[in-house]
Amino acid sequence: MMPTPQWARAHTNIALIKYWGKKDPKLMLPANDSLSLTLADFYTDTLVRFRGDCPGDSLTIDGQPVSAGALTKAVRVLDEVRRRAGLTLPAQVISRNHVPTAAGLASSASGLAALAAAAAQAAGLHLTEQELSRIARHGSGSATRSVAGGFVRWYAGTDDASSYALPVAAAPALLQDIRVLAVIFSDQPKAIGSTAGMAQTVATSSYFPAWTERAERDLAALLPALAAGDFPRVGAIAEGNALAMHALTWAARPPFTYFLPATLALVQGIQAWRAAAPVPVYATIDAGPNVKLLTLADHVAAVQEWLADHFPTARVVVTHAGPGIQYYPE
Ligand code: 2P0
Repeated sequence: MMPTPQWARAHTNIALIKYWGKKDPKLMLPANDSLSLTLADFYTDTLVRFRGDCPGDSLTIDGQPVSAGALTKAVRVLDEVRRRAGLTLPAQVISRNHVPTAAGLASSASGLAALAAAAAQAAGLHLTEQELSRIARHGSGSATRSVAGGFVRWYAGTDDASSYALPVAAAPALLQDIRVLAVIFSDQPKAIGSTAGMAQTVATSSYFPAWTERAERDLAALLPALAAGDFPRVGAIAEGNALAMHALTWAARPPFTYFLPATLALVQGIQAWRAAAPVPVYATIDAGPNVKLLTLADHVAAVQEWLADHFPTARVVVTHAGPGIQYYPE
């Protein structure tokens, strides 16, 4: 069958139970299961054309050719699609990010998930989200979870076939009402990228075995809280898990942190506010200084007001739960 050009859209995600460390870097198997929320307002659209008249794979993002490192991740995904489809043609990939750098959210999750979906469809493979998530995983770990919508669990697995993502059941009211406020202190690229940061952590942090155990227990507690729609419990577990992940980096050698002073000030500020006022708001932090606050729709205005009072220079972007992969013809 002739390959047909295909657009796919995938959304970014925010992890409530973090992925931090690989047990098999070659197969991209994570040390622990993780669980995220797919986000509505930040996504990547990607077009894949397999064609014989190109010298090799090419990738542009927003019209610009990408770095060698970014192309390597994309080629790992394309190779996986070609292997499954029995194709040898190079691919032309055109990607458009709707993840403003100002939002402080990584676009690699949405980008590599959109690539996996567009490439598989263009190659004539019609795969389930579960199968697509395996392909996306070869590009970037967090992309595994961006294939599906809502709350999504990435099963660490023990081999290529068993490491994939599936949606997680949650109370419909929680899925509808949960809000994420991205609070941006810096849009500078981080000094230590996620891949290198987690490798250093796995190799040297004496807390690493405790982390995988913590993450397992947090995930086991989060599942019933999601099903019951118990937002304060969900938020408390997510905040604790994020801070446990960041404790790992201080115990690495050499020690490092993604926090800026403002990151810690915001975490402490909302912990104190939460204790004083009945506002359900919780913090989570990825591999960077920016904070994502979790709350419910009814409390967004109060949280925005509190942020304007306490962190007047931070930029704030509000979003909610988003869908899984969507396709568009060229
Ligand atoms: C996560 N992060 O669960 C965690 C929390 C950042 C902090 O997944 O090496 O870009 O390509 O698999 O997926 C960011 O790491 O790293 C990440 P690779 P990735 O969302």
